[in-house]
Amino acid sequence: MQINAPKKSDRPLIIIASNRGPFKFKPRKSGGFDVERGTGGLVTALSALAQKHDVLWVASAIGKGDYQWAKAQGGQPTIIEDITLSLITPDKKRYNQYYNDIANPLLWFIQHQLWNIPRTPSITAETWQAWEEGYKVINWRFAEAIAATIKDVDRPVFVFPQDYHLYLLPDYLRQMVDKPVQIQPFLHIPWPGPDAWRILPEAMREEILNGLLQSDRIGFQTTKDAFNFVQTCRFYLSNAHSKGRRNKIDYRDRTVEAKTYPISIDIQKVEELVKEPQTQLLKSQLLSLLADRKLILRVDRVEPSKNILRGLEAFEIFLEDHSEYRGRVMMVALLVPSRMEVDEYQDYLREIMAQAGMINARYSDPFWEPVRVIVGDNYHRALAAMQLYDVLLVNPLADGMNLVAKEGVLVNQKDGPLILSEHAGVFYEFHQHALNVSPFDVYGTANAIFNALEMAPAERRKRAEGLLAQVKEADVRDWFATQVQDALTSFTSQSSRASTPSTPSARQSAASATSDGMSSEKTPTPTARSG
Ligand code: ADQ
Repeated sequence: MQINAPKKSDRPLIIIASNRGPFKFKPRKSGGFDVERGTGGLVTALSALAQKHDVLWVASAIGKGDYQWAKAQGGQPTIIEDITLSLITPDKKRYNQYYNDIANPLLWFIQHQLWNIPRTPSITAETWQAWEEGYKVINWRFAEAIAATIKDVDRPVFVFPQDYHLYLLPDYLRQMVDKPVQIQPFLHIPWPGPDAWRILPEAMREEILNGLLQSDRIGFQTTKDAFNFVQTCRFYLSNAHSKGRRNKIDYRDRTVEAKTYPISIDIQKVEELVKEPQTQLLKSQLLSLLADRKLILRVDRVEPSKNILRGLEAFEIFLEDHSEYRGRVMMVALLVPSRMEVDEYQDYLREIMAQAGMINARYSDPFWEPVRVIVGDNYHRALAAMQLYDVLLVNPLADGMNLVAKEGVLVNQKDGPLILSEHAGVFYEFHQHALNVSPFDVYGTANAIFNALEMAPAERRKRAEGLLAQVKEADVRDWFATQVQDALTSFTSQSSRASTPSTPSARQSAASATSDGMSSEKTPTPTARSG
């Protein structure tokens, strides 16, 4: 293993597994590759962590450049900047089945409960095929890549699979590796209660739950998600027991903890970006657009779960009910296009533009346009606008956390109140200081807009300070460091218990599971389940 660390050590080797990796590769005409570093919270958290730990990141090649880079490395983990990276290179058809047939349209929708039940979803022969040949195979490939890497490693290994793409990975990895690896997935999106999971056929549901329950501990954004997971396991798995606990499941020979690690932002990075000239320039452009009007801001991916249409509807009700505010406020929606290859997402953007157009047609005057929708991915502009808002609207139907709320609170310079959906994960940290709404209640949201604009300066200040204190309490480094610490504590106590050896369970050895290297495309045959 080409990792910047010894194979034998007391220091843990930390393995992150995620669908998307921290870098994007583009081949240069002159040879070699341009490396673009991702900007997401996880990448940043890890960059900080990589300075303290030995980190291997296993991800899937996504674009053509990634495949070429992986080939150029001969499939071997390679150090890029401070992270050792290993890319699996799945067959495109299988990747498409895993990502575009199962992970996004099925699992993500179940977990956000965004169904139009009389019509969708239909689980067809193609879905079953995608499950068997796509989702299971790609999870198996991830497990193989990790197993091959840690085969000769004689040190503690902690594996952190990320999100709904890799639910089967813990089980597959346990089948391949017969050493005490700590496996600790983290789920970025909500985990709904048992009812939502009835949409999945029993076999898929059980494989997912069984897959996750081969972990040592599962990380969730909120205690509600963790509790829902415990309930789902109890409801659907006859041999899963919580014994009255809300955060632990006994399943077969292990006790699995469902623990809350609310994700946060990289405070230092955001504060640096705010100071950059590009952000300052965009801020002055926005100031001239606004003139002396109040800014009601939203910043989202174009995503039905973000509830952008109801946000516009609420703004329209507000304008209708409070004519005194016409000409004095502006709603700016900064929207990043997302999954534009999917028809429903294209339609959603079209509906947003049409609804904004209708509001403008109805209320604008020669000097005032009530709504401005700006479509594009510009983080500097988002941070510029967040400094200026008088009201921030975060009204998702379902959201694991919602980092926009945390970023806004950190950088806003106007003590702007936050209107917050009770279905965003961040609600559990912010509800004492936010104006809380049901995302379905457009009338209540319109009133919240009015109340936010009318709020006395002292109360605005008090709420803004309360929110800021919450954000400053923990940044994204703490989020990851706590997970590593928990893995370390479990590892240490398991190692001391293991001084009395027990009979190892019948598992395939790493050698047999990976005998055909990292290029197998076979359908995995997980061990038989007792149900
Ligand atoms: P997302 O839903 O993508 O992912 P979210 O928390 O909404 O994550 O954060 C999106 C990020 O993109 C923020 O940093 C935001 O500033 C940025 N962004 C959004 N719109 C933008 C725009 N128009 N221009 C520029 N930047 C923009 C998932 C879950 C979330 C969870 C995160 C992290 O769905 O609930 O918070 O992971 O765990």
